Formats: sequence, C-alpha cells, structure tokens
Amino acid sequence: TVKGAEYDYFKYHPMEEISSWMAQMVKDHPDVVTIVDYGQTYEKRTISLLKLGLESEKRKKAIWMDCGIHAREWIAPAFCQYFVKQLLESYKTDAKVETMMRDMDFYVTPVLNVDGYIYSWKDNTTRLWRKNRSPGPSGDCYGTDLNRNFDANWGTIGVSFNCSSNIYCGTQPVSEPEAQAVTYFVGSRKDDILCFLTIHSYGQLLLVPYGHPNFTAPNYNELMEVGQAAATAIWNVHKKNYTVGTSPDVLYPNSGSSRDWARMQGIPYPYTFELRDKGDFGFELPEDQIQPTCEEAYSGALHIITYAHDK
Ligand code: ING
Ligand code: ZN
Repeated sequence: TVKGAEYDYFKYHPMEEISSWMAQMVKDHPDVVTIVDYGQTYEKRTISLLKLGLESEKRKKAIWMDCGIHAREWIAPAFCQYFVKQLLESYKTDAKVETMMRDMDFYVTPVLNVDGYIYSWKDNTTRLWRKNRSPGPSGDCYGTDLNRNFDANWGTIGVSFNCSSNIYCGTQPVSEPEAQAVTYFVGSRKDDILCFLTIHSYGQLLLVPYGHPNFTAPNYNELMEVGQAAATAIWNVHKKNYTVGTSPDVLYPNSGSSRDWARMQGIPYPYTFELRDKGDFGFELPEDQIQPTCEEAYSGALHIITYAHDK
C-alpha cells in the first residue's frame, strides 16, 4: 500500500487503491479520521466514508459529501480524496478550518456506487457505465440510476421505467441498497447536517433544489446567492465558468435525486456539483485536469461550507 504522503492525487485510482488510501488516512491521522462502514452494495461490497473532525464539548454539526454515485464520473472520487487531503493539511495552520473541524464533522464518501465504479474500470466497453449493478425485474438488464432512486417525488419526471435506460429509477423509491445506505445514515443525522454536497461530472454547474419544476426550496434565494458566490470563488482559481441554478432552469427536470431528498429532510444547504468539463472530454477528463479541477472545486465547496458554518 501507498503511504498517504506518497499517494498521487492527480491520477485516477481503481477501487482497491482508494480503499487502502482510506485506511492510510486513518493510520496517518488517528485522532482526526475514522472510517465508518454504513452500507452494502448490491454485490455485497462495503460502502464506507471517512469521518473527519476534532473533539468538541459541544454537539457538533456536520457536512455531508458523496462522490462516485455515478460510476463513470471518475473526477468525483478524485475530488473527494483531494478534499480530505486539503482539510487534513490545512487545519493545523488555518485557524478557520480548525474552528470548522471543531464545530463540525465532515462525512466524506469517496465512492458511493462501488459496484459501478469497479465495473467502469473493467475494460474499454464498460468505461462509461453510470448506474449501479443490480439486475432489473426480469433479469435481462442491469443497473438503476441511484440519482433517480431517492424518495423525492420519485418516478414523476425526468426518469425512465425501462431498466435498460441510463435514467432508470428502479422499481420503487429507495429500492437500491446504495440509496438505502445514504437515506439511513443521513436521515438519522438530518438535524445536524448543514450541507449535503453531492459531486458529479460533467458540465461545470452548481445545482440547487428542486429538480421538479413544480416545487421551490424554502430558501431558494439564499441557495442561489450562496451558489453564485461559490461560482465566483471557483472562477477566481482558474477562470472556469460554473453556472448556478435548478436542473429544470439549467438543463432539464428530474426527480428522485439525493440532493432533493436532502432538502426535503430539512437539510438547509444541498448542492449538486457538476465538475469539469463542458463536454470536450466529458467523463474521460484527462488526468492533467484533475489538479486544477480539484483546486477550483475545493474553493467553491469551502465557500458553501464556511457560509453554512458561520450563519
Ligand atoms: N448529472 C446529474 C444527474 O443525475 C442533473 C444531475 C440532473 C443534471 C438533471 C442536470 C439535469 O443526471 C449527472 N451528470 O449525473
Ligand atoms: Zn452524475
């Protein structure tokens, strides 16, 4: 296994390397980092997150971040790992990050859709797999879109009931074990979680709830303002433009997303990040763009997290 200091954050890594990196983070920072196993995939693999935080007398708030809900979006797991590395490197010298690590726990899932991620690494023909790997009702097709499977206006718009579709929403809300794991873990901590940041690619977007055009988040204006400020923070790093809005306003509507579910649970600041690029390389973002993409996205995420902490 690779020591934390030797890990190459600016390459894509297969699942086994990400798993041993997680274990290494705990070894390197035993007082700050723990691993929490909080679910199982359809193929019975463990779903794990890293919990980062400093001890506090007070009841802590929390930040949720998940990456790799969609298998082919490889830049997302790379970002979650960079995010962890940056927090761990900066809290000792950056008083603001230290305070936030005292007041809040950071729950970071580098790869949520573990089965799908492993499948996307199998060969050239599976590289662009998106969904999980559970078989459909008649066993003739595979995969549910986990970001259409959450209990948020499930099955009403921007989904397919055909299991060969990339936006197949499953047989019922939260039919999939990966969605169940998030629903249970986040649901049982919803009063403490301030931000729910779910990381995708591509498109350079910051999406706010809701994906269904008939509903508006109670703090929609605030979400838009904070999102715009985060987009400015992103722009300031490498001059990349990120568009802020709801999915129906920016692209097209959808239902059953984890972000919408989080807002319906009362979590005040849920955002979907769509990282680089805008389609030149799409899901196959070259490795030389991992570092700048992570740098700018870190700046945007930290802006949202700081706002939520300070409010
Ligand atoms: N995009 C997300 C998806 O679940 C989304 C979010 C929804 C974007 C609707 C735009 C419109 O489809 C990706 N890239 O997975
Ligand atoms: Zn996605």
